[in-house]
Amino acid sequence: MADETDVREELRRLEIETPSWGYGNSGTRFHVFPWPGAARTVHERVADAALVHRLTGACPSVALHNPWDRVDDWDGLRAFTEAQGLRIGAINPNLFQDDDYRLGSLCHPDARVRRKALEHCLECVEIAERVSSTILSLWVPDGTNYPGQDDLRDRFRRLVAGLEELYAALPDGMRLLVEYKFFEPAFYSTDLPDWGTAALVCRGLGPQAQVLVDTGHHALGTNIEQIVALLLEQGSLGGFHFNNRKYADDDLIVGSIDPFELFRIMSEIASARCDAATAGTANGIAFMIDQSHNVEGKIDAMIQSVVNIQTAYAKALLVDRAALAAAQQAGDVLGAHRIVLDAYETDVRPLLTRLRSELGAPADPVETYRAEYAQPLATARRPDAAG
Ligand code: RM4
Ligand code: MN
Ligand code: MN
Repeated sequence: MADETDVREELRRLEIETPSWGYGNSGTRFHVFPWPGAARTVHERVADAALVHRLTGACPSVALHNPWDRVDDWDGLRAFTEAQGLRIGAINPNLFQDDDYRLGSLCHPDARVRRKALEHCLECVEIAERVSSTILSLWVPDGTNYPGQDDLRDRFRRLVAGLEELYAALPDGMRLLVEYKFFEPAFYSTDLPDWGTAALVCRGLGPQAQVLVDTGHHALGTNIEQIVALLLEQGSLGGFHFNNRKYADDDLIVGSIDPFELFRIMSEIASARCDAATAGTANGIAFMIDQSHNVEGKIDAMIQSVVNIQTAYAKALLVDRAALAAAQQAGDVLGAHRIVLDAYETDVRPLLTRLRSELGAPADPVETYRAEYAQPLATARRPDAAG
């Protein structure tokens, strides 16, 4: 087993970005249930992200979404964010909520709509520069619903042409993270359906483009950790949108349905960090949460997700890599498997409690939130409360 002090040192470096959109009320197409105290404005969303950082010591940045978080005064929002002890992380364009996008955005058959989508992305690059963000996180929701609806190769060409123009506008040091998703909102074909297509596109664009793995965007049974391993090997893994699911893009809290899968993913990252060939890519991974909380408390859910990521990573770091390599080399199938399971079955809660005290965070951030913050927030943000 790896040394606990080394594990804690590594965990202290793990930064998890939380999304502004996880703090407001959200729902399904059936209903949005309001949550008492849920953030109502971008400033409240940023304040909640700052609270999660104070309670965990591990979430120093917040991802913003344009236009959901749009403000006239980006400098002011940046100053507000920094005054809260936070920085602005990835900027997320929105290519799915405009009537013009019925047939797509960057892949739309009409050049006018493609141009509009591209201009929106270019504006997001400017916003990112303005707030000193180094990541543009792009999900292209385009696709078709019926065979024959559009020409699949043409759509791909339009996609690449648009992304090339976007890539050319990236300043030095800014990365374009390309997210894929196999279906929804389109139900027949999706223009960026999988990691292979995303990697192909990124490779064509250049080193500032990398793949973003949203854990909820795969067919059931997909071996996500193998995708992670291969993207690391290729230098193409740029970041994650962590969440969990049982069926499709459920956006449940990280590690709630399949904590072992989360461990396996984090284990590939821990392993790649020990390998000189992949350490650079692994160290550059942007760990972001992308969740939508429908029936649960927002801040509560976010903290639990952060804790679950830390738990999985702690266990991944405990894997005895030298013993594992020896067992693999010897062809000891189940011996190797037992080494991995041994780490997974370790109770890392005491380790994480020590980590939190080193980070200046409460021993149980969920309990502290529930006891000290939930009610005052609900009172302050009652619809009839002043200001
Ligand atoms: C998508 C994808 C994007 C997110 C939108 C709201 O499924 O995960 O990252 O911004 O949902
Ligand atoms: Mn996502
Ligand atoms: Mn999603």
